[in-house]
Amino acid sequence: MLKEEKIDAVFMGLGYIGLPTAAFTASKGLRIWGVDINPDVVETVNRGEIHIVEPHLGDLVKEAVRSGHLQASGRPQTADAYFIVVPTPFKQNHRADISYVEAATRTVIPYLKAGDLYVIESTSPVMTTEKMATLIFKERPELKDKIYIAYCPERVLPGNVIYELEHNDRVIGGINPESTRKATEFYSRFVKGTLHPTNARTAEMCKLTENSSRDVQIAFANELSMICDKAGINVWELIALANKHPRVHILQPGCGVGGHCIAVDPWFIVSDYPEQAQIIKRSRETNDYKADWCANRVLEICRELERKNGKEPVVACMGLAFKPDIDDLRESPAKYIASRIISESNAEVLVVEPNISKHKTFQLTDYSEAYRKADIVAWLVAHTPFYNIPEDRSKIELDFCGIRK
Ligand code: SAJ
Repeated sequence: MLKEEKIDAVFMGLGYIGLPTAAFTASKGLRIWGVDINPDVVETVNRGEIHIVEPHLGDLVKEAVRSGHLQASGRPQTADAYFIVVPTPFKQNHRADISYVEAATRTVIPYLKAGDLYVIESTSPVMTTEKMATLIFKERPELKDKIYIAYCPERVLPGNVIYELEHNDRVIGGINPESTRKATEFYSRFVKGTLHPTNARTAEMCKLTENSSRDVQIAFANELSMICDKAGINVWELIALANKHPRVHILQPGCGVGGHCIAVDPWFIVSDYPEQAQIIKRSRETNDYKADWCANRVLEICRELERKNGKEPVVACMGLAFKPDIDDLRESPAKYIASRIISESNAEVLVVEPNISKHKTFQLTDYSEAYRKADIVAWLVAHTPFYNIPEDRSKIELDFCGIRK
């Protein structure tokens, strides 16, 4: 069993990124020790099962546990490398909450020995790696210049994690060149993409930049959608035509931006650099505003129809997830819009999410049934099955995600 053998790496955190990375590296022949504070997660993984939805992950974990390359536990083990892959949410004031990174780091400090590698993968504000290095050397001064410390942000897209873990390029920044080299050596054992060396601060900023760049570009598309609504122009056609220009690549508007990354990470730049980060802040606000704009449109139409017909309309909210074809509702604008319509209108609201079977707050309705019964159809998420619903022109459709484009 793994316990008796030398362990190559400990992964602190077995969530959406930690578990796939642990299982993937184990599938490449490394001996991996996965740590999670949630005993249910530890038990699930040790049974060879998974607690999150991600294509191909189930088979990978099953095989890694069966072959003895992956084992989960509530506490770390002595190993050659330690990876911090825990969440970094934000606090009320939009400042990054690095307490999980710090807690995971404190947990591994007693296990560190000369020659070990310590890497943070969690999205973190600039200078977090240096702060953790200071913490480690304060507790263990004898390890100064004897261990390697680096930052290497994860970049995988939920839904395509296993492929991207192997094939994406990675940016690796150490607190010194030796740390960068040591971390690069480790990643070269399982990454086929190019490994780009830099320093820790640049690597931290690179992750925040990638997600902020996408947020700003989506904000541009969302702003266009609101302008086009006023101007009586089909925004989908407009964007498709503008994108025929060889140097124009506009993204798609939607009902807002959700998920635990793009809707969160730009704030780590804004809160640290409020004077400089003007466009990044404005884009975040535009994308948040788009969800309110969508909810307000539905509520207005509800009131109009109620006045006209003298009875409450039936509204179908099509989709709850934060993006198409996933079951993840974290920071989802569609969920927010559905909640606002339920609490602020007299309408009968039918909520649809084909990727989940049960929800603790929303009573879910089958999508065909909801469409058939509704007076107003609000397309919130472009889930694949929605494209098969034939248009019934007697209904009022509000297409926020391009189903009818
Ligand atoms: N969205 C639009 N219009 C678009 C594209 C996306 O409105 O044209 C919306 C989606 O509906 C969703 C949100 O943006 O609500 C974010 O979705 P996404 O697919 O752009 O990204 P995530 O959050 O699933 O994953 C991102 C990825 N980052 C980039 O593409 C720069 C991924 O590579 C990161 O690893 C991940 O964040 C992360 O963990 O940081």
